[in-house]
Amino acid sequence: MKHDIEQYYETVLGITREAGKIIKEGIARTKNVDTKLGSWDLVTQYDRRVEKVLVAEISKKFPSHKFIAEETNSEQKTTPELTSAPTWVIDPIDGTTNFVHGFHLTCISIALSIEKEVVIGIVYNPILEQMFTAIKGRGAYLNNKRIYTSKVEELCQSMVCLESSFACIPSLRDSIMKRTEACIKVAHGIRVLGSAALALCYVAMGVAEAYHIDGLQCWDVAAGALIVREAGGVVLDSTGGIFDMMSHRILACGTKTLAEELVMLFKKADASLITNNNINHI
Ligand code: 2AM
Ligand code: CA
Ligand code: CA
Ligand code: CA
Repeated sequence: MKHDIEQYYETVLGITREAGKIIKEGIARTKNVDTKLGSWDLVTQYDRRVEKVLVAEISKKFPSHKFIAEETNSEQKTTPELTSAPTWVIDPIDGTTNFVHGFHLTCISIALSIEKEVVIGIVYNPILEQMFTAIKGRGAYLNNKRIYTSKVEELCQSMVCLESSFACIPSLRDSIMKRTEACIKVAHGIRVLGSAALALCYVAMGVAEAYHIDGLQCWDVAAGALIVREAGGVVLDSTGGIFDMMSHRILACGTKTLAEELVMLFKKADASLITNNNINHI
């Protein structure tokens, strides 16, 4: 089947902009906050509403398209499965914790996968009115202006975006702490923005050199990863292999050289963990 990517893009761009109004209106209001996996894993009525609107509006225009969307998935407690069908991968509010606190780094992240390949990425922060977009093979944009990744090749000249939320999960905690410590010792600085999608876009626009966290879901990274690549950057599995958005591991960098340095650094950090654990068990 021939797909009109341009039409999909223009239509969903409009739907995303409209849905962004819900976030803009809601950010300063009182929210009903529920927790999911733990006290750090939040969801509000706005997350559910934005997702409902996005899915309903896109379904109206493209009835045969499928969806993988965070809140529906959480409710159904299913493991998301990507098929070859045209599938919109949706995070209705990325940066829910920021949104709950009224902190302005929050966005809608939406991507279209066809034949298991992401061909459209849209990340929209309605508070700052920043629309990041990419169509595969046609470059990355912020508010219709081309963006490019940083050309920095060394960690000692880099700003690295990481996450802290998964440090609440015991199986991930020690590795996150070690990898973060290793970055702090070498990089210009680290930043924890609270939105994976926006952090990826900041790598795409060259104001940060790298982004990394293990444990994310496909809706956190599908759009942002395409935007980074289309801006000239590199997206890898954090072990150095090929990136798979269903695998929960991501390293995005402005340059390949920096990505290689970070892969080595993470390997060393994890190895030191194993050594320490062994010592602790003697
Ligand atoms: P979310 O806001 O859509 O939940 C920082 O917390 C980043 O990690 C955000 O992009 C956040 O997405 C993502 N994240 C994914 N799973 C999370 C979880 N279980 N708890 C907190 N943040 C999570
Ligand atoms: Ca969430
Ligand atoms: Ca998210
Ligand atoms: Ca979310």
